[in-house]
Amino acid sequence: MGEKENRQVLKDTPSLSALSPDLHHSITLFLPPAHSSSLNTHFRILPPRLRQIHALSIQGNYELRIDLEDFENSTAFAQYGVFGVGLFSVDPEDDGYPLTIADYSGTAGDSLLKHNGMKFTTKDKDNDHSENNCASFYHGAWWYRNCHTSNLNGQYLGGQHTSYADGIEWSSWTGWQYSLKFTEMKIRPTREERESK
Ligand SMILES: [Ca+2]
Repeated sequence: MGEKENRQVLKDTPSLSALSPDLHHSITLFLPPAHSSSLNTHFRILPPRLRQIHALSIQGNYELRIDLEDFENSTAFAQYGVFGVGLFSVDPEDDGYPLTIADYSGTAGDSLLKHNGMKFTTKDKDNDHSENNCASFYHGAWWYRNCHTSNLNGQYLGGQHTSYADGIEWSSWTGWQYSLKFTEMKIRPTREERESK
């Protein structure tokens, strides 16, 4: 796969953590070295970063890989051959940074395809299909529908919890009452594109 050598994992910036419960949950750029020189940031999936994820994802065809780990040190992943944010938006911010996602493979099960086409909802910007604000209700920020099958910006609740769906959930792997220890979202150009360069 050559993934290890292509992987660019850079230090996070603590100041970006304000809206996220801890530093274990992030989007990491996952690009060939040729792409990495002009891109020096470890992305997190927060509203200020959506603009940058959008700017990157419109440059070509990207795939997404999500790695997950529970508190028994079990790991699983979900990969999506198609990923983009605001791909068809004239004004992506005004449009709510809608998610384009397709083509699942992996071991964690799919917990994201139902979010395809959804806009990003935060506690102060309700773009979801619920009569409530899903971000407030589930203590996260995500491409909520009504409301979610995954909540990777949820609260860091440390494994099993009695509250419902408000932790760092990936429902197809650990249900709606298990807040994961570690998650990471990475994007990179699709293989066809890499090979043509
Ligand atoms: Ca709503």
